[in-house]
Amino acid sequence: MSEKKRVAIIGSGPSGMAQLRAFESAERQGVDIPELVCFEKQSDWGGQWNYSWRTGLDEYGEPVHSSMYRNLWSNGPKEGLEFADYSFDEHFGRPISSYPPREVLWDYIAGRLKHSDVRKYVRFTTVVRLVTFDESTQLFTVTSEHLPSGETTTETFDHVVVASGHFSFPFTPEVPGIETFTGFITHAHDFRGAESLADKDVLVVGSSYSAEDIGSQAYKMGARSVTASYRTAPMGYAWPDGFEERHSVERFEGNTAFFRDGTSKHIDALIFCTGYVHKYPFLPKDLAVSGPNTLYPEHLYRGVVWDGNPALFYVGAQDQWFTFNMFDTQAWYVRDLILGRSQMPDAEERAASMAQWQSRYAATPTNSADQIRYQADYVRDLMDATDYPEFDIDEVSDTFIRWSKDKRENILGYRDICYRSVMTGTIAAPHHTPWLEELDDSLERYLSPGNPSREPAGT
Ligand code: FAD
Ligand code: NA7
Repeated sequence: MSEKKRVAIIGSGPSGMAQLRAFESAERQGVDIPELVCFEKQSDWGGQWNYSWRTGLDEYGEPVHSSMYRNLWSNGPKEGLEFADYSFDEHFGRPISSYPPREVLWDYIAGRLKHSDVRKYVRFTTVVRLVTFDESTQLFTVTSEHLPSGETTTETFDHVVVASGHFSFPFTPEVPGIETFTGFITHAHDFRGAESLADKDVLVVGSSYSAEDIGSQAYKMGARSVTASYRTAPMGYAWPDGFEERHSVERFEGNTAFFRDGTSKHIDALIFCTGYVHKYPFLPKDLAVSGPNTLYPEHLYRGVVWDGNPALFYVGAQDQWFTFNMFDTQAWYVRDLILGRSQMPDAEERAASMAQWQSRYAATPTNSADQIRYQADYVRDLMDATDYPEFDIDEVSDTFIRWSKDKRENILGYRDICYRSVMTGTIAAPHHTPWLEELDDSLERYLSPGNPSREPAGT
């Protein structure tokens, strides 16, 4: 390489960290890697997993990124997201349970990079304000702001990798009469804990992960009642007494919610679990992913190359069954395209590939097993294209499919079940306290001996 290429990575959440890891892995093989600059607006890495008590704007007036809450535990088995090059066993030195709390997963993600020096590439508390592309130089110009000092910097890059996540800008629908509601209202993005919902009548609007989990948290913390209102279809779990699902909330009159089925109910606390929008305020429209939260966003060849400008990449832009190991395969592939180890197909070939994956997606039944297998095939495609350590993706799919089934059987108990690691063969150890009884979500408590006599559930 005569003059080193320069690569900007926007965000150091799990996707940006995967990109750093991918380059580090090539460097360890003796490859001359480009100059990397990773911009991160928070003061630490980990993205969503880097919890903030703040909501709305942070201390610099920036929108708070993380949507996670104190009581959050993994909502899928850790055996589905395990890195192929860094196992849970390696990090914790012993088997742990299948559904760790947020802080434990944050520790794991950060642990993989602890013994590397990639942190030196990250400019923390530095937000990317604007990215433009100059056709004549074929370079991106990135303008960033160091938040504590307010200093702005403008520099050029050959490539930009967008790893800024897409679960941070909440979508909140209008509901007639909501302005007369005097109770507590928030969106899942700003929800930080369910303790204050004790003895309250709680309404969660939505029927996906956030509604399911925030509703369950409210129940766990002693809500008087939990109602989940769905737009398309109910979640359909065997909810305990005091937890019910009703069709769309159509209007409010004061603190009474009126539902499509003609029923009404008093509500004290309302949490919109109505999802997020793709928003990239630093990108011009012609470079920005938009549209619904889907397993195959439009205009992204192999889910990562921006078709309108193949020097621009996205990692982690799709809806996610697979997470950390999918981000890895994406990052490895993006790295190889940047290094020239993989050939960038021409526009025609990219279009044909996108059309094929899109039409297959359109034909995929909406049940979880088929959706999981679709994403597994997507991950396999990238894994086959790179030297990312191979793992048995079909077994991971089976774990996810079992997880969906286990949730159907016991929505408030599924987190006590143990699965087998595809990477190491280790069977997870049961957590010392059932999820429903555990009120301390800290890493310290999680790793403490607790009550080690519990027998494994499941396996
Ligand atoms: P993020 O984690 O969102 O990280 C993006 C990073 O980009 C952040 O650090 C942010 O500060 C930074 N950034 C954004 N804009 C800028 C900018 N302009 N300039 C500089 N930096 C910027 N996944 C699971 O596997 N298991 C779970 O249990 C699970 N639970 C979840 C619960 C919630 C409430 C949410 C919202 C998501 C959950 N996820 C879960 C999915 C989660 O999205 C992924 O695990 C993962 O965090 C995505 O990583 P990412 O790096 O793509 O995005
Ligand atoms: P999702 O998975 O995008 O789900 C959004 C939910 O919101 C879904 O049930 C939607 O219903 C519902 N929705 C959207 N718009 C409306 C309106 N207008 N009225 C009623 N309901 C609506 O977001 P989540 O927050 O659950 O999950 C995102 C990530 O965070 C995920 O990775 C988790 O791990 C945590 P629909 O089914 O479309 O009718």
